Amino acid sequence: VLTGATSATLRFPADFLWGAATAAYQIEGAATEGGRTPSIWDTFSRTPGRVRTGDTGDIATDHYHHFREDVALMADLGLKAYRFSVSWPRVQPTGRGPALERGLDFYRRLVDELLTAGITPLLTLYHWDLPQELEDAGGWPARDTASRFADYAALVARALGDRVPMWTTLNEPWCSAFLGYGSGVHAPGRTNAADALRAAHHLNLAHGRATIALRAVLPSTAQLSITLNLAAVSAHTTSPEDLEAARRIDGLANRIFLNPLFHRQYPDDLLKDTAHITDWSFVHEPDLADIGQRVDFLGINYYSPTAVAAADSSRPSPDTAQPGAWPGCDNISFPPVPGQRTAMDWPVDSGGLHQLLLRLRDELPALPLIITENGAAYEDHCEPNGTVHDPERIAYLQAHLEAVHRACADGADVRGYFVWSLLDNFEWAHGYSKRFGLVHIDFASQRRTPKDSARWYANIIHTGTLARRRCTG
Ligand code: GBH
Repeated sequence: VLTGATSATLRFPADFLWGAATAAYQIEGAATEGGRTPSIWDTFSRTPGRVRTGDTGDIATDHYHHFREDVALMADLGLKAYRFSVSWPRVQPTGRGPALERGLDFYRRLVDELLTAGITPLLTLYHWDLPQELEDAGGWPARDTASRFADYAALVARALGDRVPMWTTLNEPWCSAFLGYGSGVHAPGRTNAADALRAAHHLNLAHGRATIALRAVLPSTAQLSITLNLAAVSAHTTSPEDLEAARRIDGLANRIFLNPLFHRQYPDDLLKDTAHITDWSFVHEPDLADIGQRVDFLGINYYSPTAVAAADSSRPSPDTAQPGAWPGCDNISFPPVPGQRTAMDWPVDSGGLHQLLLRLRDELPALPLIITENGAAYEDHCEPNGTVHDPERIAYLQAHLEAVHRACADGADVRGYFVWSLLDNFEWAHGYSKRFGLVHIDFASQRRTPKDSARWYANIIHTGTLARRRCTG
Protein backbone atom coordinates (compact mmCIF):
# COMPACT_ATOMS: atom_id res chain seq x y z
CA VAL A 1 0.00 0.00 0.00
CA LEU A 2 1.15 3.40 -1.00
CA THR A 3 1.70 5.92 1.73
CA GLY A 4 3.14 9.32 2.29
CA ALA A 5 5.81 8.44 4.86
CA THR A 6 5.73 11.92 6.29
CA SER A 7 4.25 15.02 4.79
CA ALA A 8 7.64 15.71 3.25
CA THR A 9 8.30 12.32 1.64
CA LEU A 10 6.42 10.04 -0.71
CA ARG A 11 6.87 6.32 -0.17
CA PHE A 12 6.68 3.73 -2.96
CA PRO A 13 5.84 0.04 -2.37
CA ALA A 14 8.77 -2.14 -1.34
CA ASP A 15 8.38 -4.31 -4.46
CA PHE A 16 8.13 -1.35 -6.86
CA LEU A 17 10.20 -2.16 -9.95
CA TRP A 18 12.79 0.60 -10.27
CA GLY A 19 14.70 0.48 -13.51
CA ALA A 20 16.32 2.14 -16.49
CA ALA A 21 15.87 1.42 -20.18
CA THR A 22 17.89 1.25 -23.39
CA ALA A 23 17.41 -0.14 -26.91
CA ALA A 24 19.76 -2.27 -29.01
CA TYR A 25 20.44 0.03 -31.95
CA GLN A 26 20.87 3.03 -29.67
CA ILE A 27 23.63 1.52 -27.55
CA GLU A 28 25.17 -1.71 -28.87
CA GLY A 29 27.36 -0.64 -31.78
CA ALA A 30 29.25 -3.65 -33.23
CA ALA A 31 26.98 -3.27 -36.22
CA THR A 32 28.86 -5.75 -38.40
CA GLU A 33 30.19 -8.11 -35.74
CA GLY A 34 29.14 -11.66 -35.01
CA GLY A 35 27.27 -12.07 -38.29
CA ARG A 36 24.81 -9.23 -37.69
CA THR A 37 23.27 -7.87 -40.89
CA PRO A 38 21.82 -4.37 -41.47
CA SER A 39 18.49 -3.37 -40.03
CA ILE A 40 16.36 -0.58 -41.47
CA TRP A 41 18.09 1.81 -39.06
CA ASP A 42 21.56 0.94 -40.43
CA THR A 43 20.32 1.64 -43.94
CA PHE A 44 18.49 4.81 -42.93
CA SER A 45 21.32 6.28 -40.87
CA ARG A 46 23.81 5.60 -43.68
CA THR A 47 21.62 7.52 -46.11
CA PRO A 48 22.84 11.13 -46.27
CA GLY A 49 20.39 13.66 -44.88
CA ARG A 50 18.36 11.26 -42.76
CA VAL A 51 20.14 11.59 -39.40
CA ARG A 52 21.58 14.80 -38.03
CA THR A 53 25.30 15.20 -38.91
CA GLY A 54 25.29 11.77 -40.50
CA ASP A 55 25.53 9.88 -37.21
CA THR A 56 24.97 6.12 -37.23
CA GLY A 57 24.70 3.39 -34.61
CA ASP A 58 27.84 1.67 -35.92
CA ILE A 59 29.64 2.21 -32.61
CA ALA A 60 27.11 4.03 -30.39
CA THR A 61 28.07 3.39 -26.74
CA ASP A 62 29.83 0.18 -27.76
CA HIS A 63 27.70 -1.63 -25.20
CA TYR A 64 28.34 -4.87 -27.11
CA HIS A 65 31.89 -4.75 -25.74
CA HIS A 66 31.16 -2.84 -22.51
CA PHE A 67 28.13 -4.73 -21.23
CA ARG A 68 29.85 -6.08 -18.11
CA GLU A 69 30.92 -2.56 -17.13
CA ASP A 70 27.39 -1.33 -17.86
CA VAL A 71 25.79 -4.00 -15.68
CA ALA A 72 28.25 -3.07 -12.92
CA LEU A 73 27.07 0.55 -13.25
CA MET A 74 23.45 -0.61 -12.93
CA ALA A 75 24.35 -2.58 -9.83
CA ASP A 76 26.07 0.51 -8.36
CA LEU A 77 22.88 2.48 -8.92
CA GLY A 78 20.89 -0.25 -7.20
CA LEU A 79 18.61 -0.83 -10.20
CA LYS A 80 16.06 -3.56 -9.56
CA ALA A 81 15.38 -4.04 -13.27
CA TYR A 82 16.88 -3.29 -16.66
CA ARG A 83 14.87 -2.91 -19.86
CA PHE A 84 16.81 -3.67 -23.05
CA SER A 85 15.95 -4.81 -26.53
CA VAL A 86 17.21 -7.62 -28.72
CA SER A 87 18.55 -6.69 -32.14
CA TRP A 88 16.55 -8.86 -34.55
CA PRO A 89 19.28 -8.90 -37.27
CA ARG A 90 21.86 -9.97 -34.68
CA VAL A 91 19.99 -13.15 -33.81
CA GLN A 92 18.18 -13.92 -37.10
CA PRO A 93 20.04 -11.98 -39.81
CA THR A 94 17.64 -12.45 -42.71
CA GLY A 95 14.49 -12.24 -40.59
CA ARG A 96 13.75 -15.86 -41.47
CA GLY A 97 15.00 -19.30 -40.71
CA PRO A 98 17.32 -20.53 -37.99
CA ALA A 99 18.80 -18.51 -35.16
CA LEU A 100 22.33 -17.20 -35.27
CA GLU A 101 23.64 -18.72 -32.03
CA ARG A 102 26.55 -16.27 -31.82
CA GLY A 103 24.03 -13.45 -31.70
CA LEU A 104 21.93 -15.13 -29.04
CA ASP A 105 25.09 -15.77 -27.01
CA PHE A 106 25.54 -12.04 -26.52
CA TYR A 107 22.12 -11.81 -24.88
CA ARG A 108 22.72 -15.00 -22.86
CA ARG A 109 25.86 -13.40 -21.44
CA LEU A 110 24.10 -10.09 -20.79
CA VAL A 111 21.17 -11.75 -19.03
CA ASP A 112 23.45 -13.96 -16.94
CA GLU A 113 25.41 -10.89 -15.89
CA LEU A 114 22.17 -9.14 -14.89
CA LEU A 115 20.86 -12.12 -12.92
CA THR A 116 24.18 -12.48 -11.11
CA ALA A 117 23.86 -8.81 -10.11
CA GLY A 118 20.30 -9.39 -8.88
CA ILE A 119 18.80 -7.23 -11.65
CA THR A 120 15.56 -8.38 -13.31
CA PRO A 121 15.75 -8.37 -17.12
CA LEU A 122 12.80 -6.92 -19.05
CA LEU A 123 13.38 -7.94 -22.66
CA THR A 124 11.86 -6.03 -25.59
CA LEU A 125 11.77 -8.03 -28.81
CA TYR A 126 11.40 -5.10 -31.19
CA HIS A 127 12.69 -1.58 -30.68
CA TRP A 128 12.58 -0.51 -34.34
CA ASP A 129 15.43 -2.49 -35.94
CA LEU A 130 13.68 -4.58 -38.61
CA PRO A 131 16.08 -6.75 -40.64
CA GLN A 132 16.60 -4.91 -43.93
CA GLU A 133 15.71 -8.06 -45.88
CA LEU A 134 12.22 -7.98 -44.41
CA GLU A 135 11.84 -4.32 -45.35
CA ASP A 136 12.90 -5.23 -48.88
CA ALA A 137 10.13 -7.83 -48.86
CA GLY A 138 7.57 -5.13 -47.97
CA GLY A 139 8.27 -4.21 -44.35
CA TRP A 140 5.46 -3.63 -41.86
CA PRO A 141 2.88 -2.76 -44.52
CA ALA A 142 3.26 -6.40 -45.66
CA ARG A 143 1.17 -8.93 -43.77
CA ASP A 144 3.89 -11.58 -43.83
CA THR A 145 6.09 -9.47 -41.54
CA ALA A 146 3.71 -10.25 -38.65
CA SER A 147 4.32 -13.99 -39.12
CA ARG A 148 8.05 -13.45 -39.38
CA PHE A 149 7.94 -11.56 -36.07
CA ALA A 150 6.09 -14.41 -34.33
CA ASP A 151 8.75 -16.88 -35.51
CA TYR A 152 11.51 -14.58 -34.30
CA ALA A 153 9.77 -14.21 -30.92
CA ALA A 154 9.65 -17.99 -30.50
CA LEU A 155 13.32 -18.27 -31.41
CA VAL A 156 14.36 -15.73 -28.76
CA ALA A 157 12.03 -17.31 -26.20
CA ARG A 158 13.56 -20.75 -26.74
CA ALA A 159 17.02 -19.30 -26.11
CA LEU A 160 16.28 -17.03 -23.14
CA GLY A 161 12.93 -18.18 -21.75
CA ASP A 162 14.52 -20.02 -18.85
CA ARG A 163 16.07 -16.82 -17.46
CA VAL A 164 14.06 -13.79 -18.61
CA PRO A 165 10.88 -13.33 -16.55
CA MET A 166 9.44 -10.22 -18.28
CA TRP A 167 8.85 -9.77 -22.01
CA THR A 168 7.64 -6.97 -24.26
CA THR A 169 6.74 -7.62 -27.88
CA LEU A 170 6.91 -4.16 -29.45
CA ASN A 171 8.17 -0.77 -28.37
CA GLU A 172 5.91 2.08 -29.54
CA PRO A 173 4.27 0.63 -32.65
CA TRP A 174 2.90 4.15 -33.30
CA CYS A 175 6.43 5.32 -34.10
CA SER A 176 7.19 2.28 -36.27
CA ALA A 177 4.02 2.82 -38.30
CA PHE A 178 3.55 6.58 -38.45
CA LEU A 179 7.11 7.91 -38.24
CA GLY A 180 8.52 5.01 -40.28
CA TYR A 181 5.91 4.89 -43.06
CA GLY A 182 3.95 8.14 -42.62
CA SER A 183 6.20 11.13 -41.90
CA GLY A 184 9.33 9.24 -42.92
CA VAL A 185 11.34 10.81 -40.10
CA HIS A 186 12.25 7.33 -38.85
CA ALA A 187 13.46 4.27 -40.77
CA PRO A 188 12.62 3.10 -43.35
CA GLY A 189 11.68 6.69 -44.24
CA ARG A 190 8.64 5.95 -46.36
CA THR A 191 5.79 8.47 -46.67
CA ASN A 192 2.46 6.94 -47.53
CA ALA A 193 -0.60 7.31 -45.30
CA ALA A 194 -2.26 4.07 -46.41
CA ASP A 195 0.98 2.14 -45.82
CA ALA A 196 1.27 3.67 -42.36
CA LEU A 197 -2.22 2.42 -41.43
CA ARG A 198 -1.49 -1.03 -42.88
CA ALA A 199 1.74 -1.05 -40.87
CA ALA A 200 -0.15 -0.20 -37.68
CA HIS A 201 -2.47 -3.16 -38.19
CA HIS A 202 0.35 -5.56 -39.00
CA LEU A 203 2.24 -4.40 -35.91
CA ASN A 204 -0.86 -5.15 -33.83
CA LEU A 205 -1.09 -8.54 -35.51
CA ALA A 206 2.62 -9.16 -34.96
CA HIS A 207 2.15 -8.44 -31.26
CA GLY A 208 -0.78 -10.86 -31.03
CA ARG A 209 0.86 -13.68 -32.93
CA ALA A 210 4.11 -13.23 -31.01
CA THR A 211 2.19 -13.33 -27.74
CA ILE A 212 0.62 -16.66 -28.76
CA ALA A 213 4.06 -17.98 -29.74
CA LEU A 214 5.65 -16.77 -26.49
CA ARG A 215 2.96 -18.38 -24.32
CA ALA A 216 3.64 -21.70 -26.07
CA VAL A 217 7.35 -21.56 -25.28
CA LEU A 218 7.76 -19.61 -22.03
CA PRO A 219 7.11 -20.87 -18.50
CA SER A 220 3.64 -20.00 -17.22
CA THR A 221 5.16 -17.49 -14.81
CA ALA A 222 6.47 -15.29 -17.66
CA GLN A 223 4.93 -11.83 -17.80
CA LEU A 224 4.09 -10.60 -21.29
CA SER A 225 3.38 -7.07 -22.43
CA ILE A 226 3.47 -4.45 -25.15
CA THR A 227 4.79 -0.89 -24.73
CA LEU A 228 2.79 1.99 -26.21
CA ASN A 229 3.65 5.67 -26.42
CA LEU A 230 0.12 6.75 -25.56
CA ALA A 231 -0.63 10.41 -26.09
CA ALA A 232 -1.98 12.46 -23.19
CA VAL A 233 -4.35 14.26 -25.52
CA SER A 234 -6.21 17.39 -24.53
CA ALA A 235 -8.31 19.71 -26.64
CA HIS A 236 -6.94 23.26 -26.83
CA THR A 237 -10.38 24.73 -26.03
CA THR A 238 -13.83 23.23 -25.48
CA SER A 239 -15.01 24.37 -28.90
CA PRO A 240 -16.67 21.55 -30.87
CA GLU A 241 -13.95 21.90 -33.53
CA ASP A 242 -11.10 21.45 -31.05
CA LEU A 243 -12.87 18.56 -29.30
CA GLU A 244 -13.36 16.88 -32.66
CA ALA A 245 -9.66 17.38 -33.50
CA ALA A 246 -8.66 15.85 -30.16
CA ARG A 247 -10.97 12.86 -30.77
CA ARG A 248 -9.29 12.20 -34.10
CA ILE A 249 -5.78 12.38 -32.70
CA ASP A 250 -6.82 10.15 -29.79
CA GLY A 251 -8.05 7.62 -32.36
CA LEU A 252 -4.78 7.62 -34.32
CA ALA A 253 -2.43 7.76 -31.33
CA ASN A 254 -4.19 5.65 -28.72
CA ARG A 255 -7.36 3.81 -29.67
CA ILE A 256 -5.85 2.36 -32.88
CA PHE A 257 -3.79 0.20 -30.50
CA LEU A 258 -5.80 0.05 -27.26
CA ASN A 259 -9.10 -0.99 -28.87
CA PRO A 260 -7.89 -4.01 -30.85
CA LEU A 261 -5.57 -5.05 -28.00
CA PHE A 262 -8.15 -4.85 -25.25
CA HIS A 263 -11.57 -4.82 -26.97
CA ARG A 264 -10.83 -6.78 -30.16
CA GLN A 265 -12.08 -4.10 -32.54
CA TYR A 266 -10.90 -0.98 -34.34
CA PRO A 267 -12.84 2.15 -33.35
CA ASP A 268 -15.70 2.99 -35.75
CA ASP A 269 -14.79 6.68 -35.83
CA LEU A 270 -11.19 5.87 -36.81
CA LEU A 271 -12.35 3.63 -39.66
CA LYS A 272 -14.70 6.36 -40.85
CA ASP A 273 -12.17 9.20 -40.52
CA THR A 274 -9.62 7.27 -42.61
CA ALA A 275 -12.02 5.67 -45.13
CA HIS A 276 -10.79 8.01 -47.88
CA ILE A 277 -7.23 6.73 -47.32
CA THR A 278 -7.84 2.99 -47.06
CA ASP A 279 -10.77 0.57 -46.92
CA TRP A 280 -9.04 -1.40 -44.12
CA SER A 281 -9.51 -4.63 -46.12
CA PHE A 282 -6.12 -5.71 -44.75
CA VAL A 283 -7.88 -6.48 -41.46
CA HIS A 284 -8.97 -10.11 -41.72
CA GLU A 285 -11.70 -11.33 -39.41
CA PRO A 286 -9.53 -13.74 -37.33
CA ASP A 287 -6.86 -11.07 -36.79
CA LEU A 288 -8.75 -9.38 -33.98
CA ALA A 289 -8.89 -12.53 -31.86
CA ASP A 290 -5.13 -12.95 -32.36
CA ILE A 291 -4.43 -9.33 -31.44
CA GLY A 292 -6.57 -9.41 -28.31
CA GLN A 293 -4.41 -11.90 -26.41
CA ARG A 294 -4.22 -11.44 -22.66
CA VAL A 295 -1.17 -9.48 -21.53
CA ASP A 296 0.13 -9.35 -17.97
CA PHE A 297 0.91 -5.67 -17.96
CA LEU A 298 0.91 -2.65 -20.25
CA GLY A 299 4.09 -0.64 -20.73
CA ILE A 300 3.69 3.11 -21.13
CA ASN A 301 6.27 5.53 -22.47
CA TYR A 302 5.53 9.13 -21.57
CA TYR A 303 7.53 12.28 -22.28
CA SER A 304 5.15 15.22 -22.77
CA PRO A 305 1.48 16.11 -23.25
CA THR A 306 -0.26 16.64 -26.60
CA ALA A 307 -2.51 19.68 -27.03
CA VAL A 308 -4.74 19.49 -30.09
CA ALA A 309 -6.78 22.10 -31.94
CA ALA A 310 -8.60 22.53 -35.20
CA ALA A 311 -6.28 24.25 -37.66
CA ASP A 312 -6.52 28.00 -37.25
CA SER A 313 -4.51 30.32 -39.44
CA SER A 314 -4.38 32.92 -36.66
CA ARG A 315 -2.27 30.59 -34.51
CA PRO A 316 1.41 29.78 -35.01
CA SER A 317 2.04 26.78 -37.22
CA PRO A 318 1.83 23.27 -35.77
CA ASP A 319 4.26 22.70 -32.96
CA THR A 320 5.38 19.13 -32.39
CA ALA A 321 3.28 17.54 -35.10
CA GLN A 322 5.21 15.67 -37.77
CA PRO A 323 3.62 16.31 -41.16
CA GLY A 324 2.44 12.98 -42.53
CA ALA A 325 2.42 11.23 -39.16
CA TRP A 326 -1.33 11.75 -38.73
CA PRO A 327 -3.21 10.38 -41.76
CA GLY A 328 -6.25 12.47 -42.62
CA CYS A 329 -5.47 15.18 -40.07
CA ASP A 330 -4.31 18.01 -42.35
CA ASN A 331 -6.80 20.39 -40.75
CA ILE A 332 -5.56 19.71 -37.23
CA SER A 333 -2.84 21.60 -35.39
CA PHE A 334 -0.76 21.08 -32.26
CA PRO A 335 -0.65 24.46 -30.51
CA PRO A 336 2.49 24.98 -28.40
CA VAL A 337 2.05 24.06 -24.75
CA PRO A 338 3.40 26.94 -22.65
CA GLY A 339 6.09 26.46 -20.01
CA GLN A 340 9.48 24.79 -19.81
CA ARG A 341 10.96 22.69 -22.58
CA THR A 342 13.62 20.03 -22.79
CA ALA A 343 16.47 20.02 -25.30
CA MET A 344 14.12 18.10 -27.63
CA ASP A 345 11.89 21.18 -27.45
CA TRP A 346 9.25 18.98 -25.83
CA PRO A 347 7.13 20.70 -23.18
CA VAL A 348 7.56 19.60 -19.56
CA ASP A 349 4.24 18.75 -17.92
CA SER A 350 3.91 15.82 -15.55
CA GLY A 351 0.16 16.46 -15.38
CA GLY A 352 -0.17 14.63 -18.69
CA LEU A 353 1.26 11.47 -17.14
CA HIS A 354 -1.16 11.64 -14.22
CA GLN A 355 -4.07 12.19 -16.60
CA LEU A 356 -3.01 9.22 -18.77
CA LEU A 357 -2.66 6.89 -15.78
CA LEU A 358 -6.13 7.79 -14.48
CA ARG A 359 -7.61 7.20 -17.92
CA LEU A 360 -6.07 3.72 -17.99
CA ARG A 361 -7.28 3.10 -14.42
CA ASP A 362 -10.81 3.88 -15.62
CA GLU A 363 -10.72 2.14 -19.01
CA LEU A 364 -8.60 -0.93 -18.20
CA PRO A 365 -9.13 -1.36 -14.46
CA ALA A 366 -7.68 -4.87 -14.09
CA LEU A 367 -4.48 -4.21 -15.98
CA PRO A 368 -1.17 -3.60 -14.17
CA LEU A 369 0.86 -0.73 -15.66
CA ILE A 370 4.59 -0.12 -15.87
CA ILE A 371 6.15 3.15 -16.99
CA THR A 372 8.68 1.66 -19.40
CA GLU A 373 10.16 5.03 -20.40
CA ASN A 374 10.21 8.51 -18.94
CA GLY A 375 13.05 10.99 -19.03
CA ALA A 376 14.47 14.08 -20.65
CA ALA A 377 17.29 15.38 -22.81
CA TYR A 378 19.08 18.51 -21.62
CA GLU A 379 22.19 20.39 -22.68
CA ASP A 380 24.52 18.65 -20.26
CA HIS A 381 27.75 20.44 -19.44
CA CYS A 382 30.45 17.93 -18.87
CA GLU A 383 33.45 18.84 -16.72
CA PRO A 384 36.89 17.55 -17.78
CA ASN A 385 36.62 14.64 -15.36
CA GLY A 386 33.29 13.58 -16.86
CA THR A 387 31.09 15.05 -14.11
CA VAL A 388 27.69 16.37 -15.16
CA HIS A 389 25.47 18.46 -12.88
CA ASP A 390 21.97 18.04 -14.31
CA PRO A 391 19.45 19.70 -11.99
CA GLU A 392 16.89 20.08 -14.81
CA ARG A 393 16.85 16.33 -15.43
CA ILE A 394 16.45 15.70 -11.69
CA ALA A 395 13.56 18.19 -11.57
CA TYR A 396 11.91 16.53 -14.57
CA LEU A 397 12.19 13.04 -13.09
CA GLN A 398 11.11 14.26 -9.66
CA ALA A 399 7.94 15.89 -11.04
CA HIS A 400 7.04 12.79 -13.06
CA LEU A 401 7.63 10.43 -10.13
CA GLU A 402 5.39 12.63 -8.01
CA ALA A 403 2.75 12.30 -10.73
CA VAL A 404 3.13 8.51 -10.68
CA HIS A 405 2.79 8.48 -6.89
CA ARG A 406 -0.29 10.70 -7.06
CA ALA A 407 -1.85 8.46 -9.73
CA CYS A 408 -1.23 5.40 -7.52
CA ALA A 409 -2.85 7.17 -4.58
CA ASP A 410 -5.79 7.80 -6.93
CA GLY A 411 -6.04 4.09 -7.68
CA ALA A 412 -3.87 3.54 -10.76
CA ASP A 413 -2.05 0.18 -10.60
CA VAL A 414 1.51 1.22 -11.49
CA ARG A 415 4.04 -1.50 -10.66
CA GLY A 416 7.26 0.03 -11.90
CA TYR A 417 9.13 2.90 -13.49
CA PHE A 418 12.06 2.92 -15.94
CA VAL A 419 14.11 6.02 -16.67
CA TRP A 420 14.91 6.63 -20.33
CA SER A 421 17.78 6.20 -20.51
CA LEU A 422 20.52 4.44 -18.59
CA LEU A 423 23.16 5.84 -20.97
CA ASP A 424 23.48 8.77 -23.35
CA ASN A 425 22.92 7.13 -26.73
CA PHE A 426 21.99 7.35 -30.42
CA GLU A 427 18.84 9.46 -30.33
CA TRP A 428 17.45 8.29 -33.69
CA ALA A 429 17.09 11.12 -36.23
CA HIS A 430 18.92 13.46 -33.80
CA GLY A 431 21.99 11.24 -33.68
CA TYR A 432 24.26 11.86 -30.68
CA SER A 433 23.23 15.50 -30.28
CA LYS A 434 20.59 14.73 -27.62
CA ARG A 435 21.53 13.19 -24.29
CA PHE A 436 18.91 11.36 -22.20
CA GLY A 437 21.27 9.34 -20.00
CA LEU A 438 21.56 9.01 -16.25
CA VAL A 439 25.13 8.12 -17.15
CA HIS A 440 27.25 10.42 -19.32
CA ILE A 441 29.08 8.87 -22.26
CA ASP A 442 32.23 10.38 -23.69
CA PHE A 443 31.76 9.06 -27.22
CA ALA A 444 35.46 9.54 -28.05
CA SER A 445 36.79 7.43 -25.17
CA GLN A 446 33.60 5.48 -24.27
CA ARG A 447 34.18 6.59 -20.68
CA ARG A 448 31.03 6.24 -18.55
CA THR A 449 30.36 8.73 -15.71
CA PRO A 450 27.16 8.75 -13.66
CA LYS A 451 25.54 12.20 -13.68
CA ASP A 452 24.11 13.84 -10.56
CA SER A 453 20.70 12.47 -11.64
CA ALA A 454 22.08 8.93 -11.41
CA ARG A 455 23.10 9.48 -7.78
CA TRP A 456 19.75 11.10 -7.06
CA TYR A 457 17.89 8.15 -8.61
CA ALA A 458 20.05 5.63 -6.74
CA ASN A 459 19.03 7.29 -3.48
CA ILE A 460 15.34 7.05 -4.35
CA ILE A 461 15.69 3.37 -5.17
CA HIS A 462 17.67 2.76 -1.99
CA THR A 463 15.17 4.51 0.30
CA GLY A 464 11.99 3.78 -1.68
CA THR A 465 10.98 7.36 -1.00
CA LEU A 466 10.92 10.64 -2.80
CA ALA A 467 11.46 13.85 -0.87
CA ARG A 468 8.66 16.18 -1.86
CA ARG A 469 9.89 19.35 -3.51
CA ARG A 470 9.68 22.50 -1.47
CA CYS A 471 6.96 24.76 -2.65
CA THR A 472 8.76 27.74 -4.08
CA GLY A 473 5.60 29.69 -4.75
C1 GBH B 1 11.00 7.01 -27.33
O1 GBH B 1 10.28 7.54 -28.38
C2 GBH B 1 11.78 5.84 -27.83
O2 GBH B 1 11.21 4.62 -27.40
C3 GBH B 1 13.25 5.88 -27.46
O3 GBH B 1 13.95 4.95 -28.23
C4 GBH B 1 13.75 7.29 -27.64
O4 GBH B 1 15.14 7.38 -27.51
C5 GBH B 1 13.06 8.14 -26.62
O5 GBH B 1 11.68 8.04 -26.72
C6 GBH B 1 13.43 9.61 -26.69
O6 GBH B 1 13.04 10.17 -27.91
O7 GBH B 1 6.18 14.93 -33.14
O8 GBH B 1 4.17 13.98 -34.00
O9 GBH B 1 6.11 12.60 -33.48
C7 GBH B 1 9.48 8.66 -28.10
C8 GBH B 1 8.85 9.12 -29.38
C9 GBH B 1 8.46 11.46 -29.20
C10 GBH B 1 6.89 10.03 -30.30
C11 GBH B 1 7.45 12.57 -29.23
C12 GBH B 1 5.91 11.14 -30.29
C13 GBH B 1 5.66 13.55 -30.38
C14 GBH B 1 4.66 13.52 -31.49
N1 GBH B 1 7.84 10.17 -29.21
N2 GBH B 1 6.59 12.42 -30.36
S1 GBH B 1 5.32 13.78 -33.12
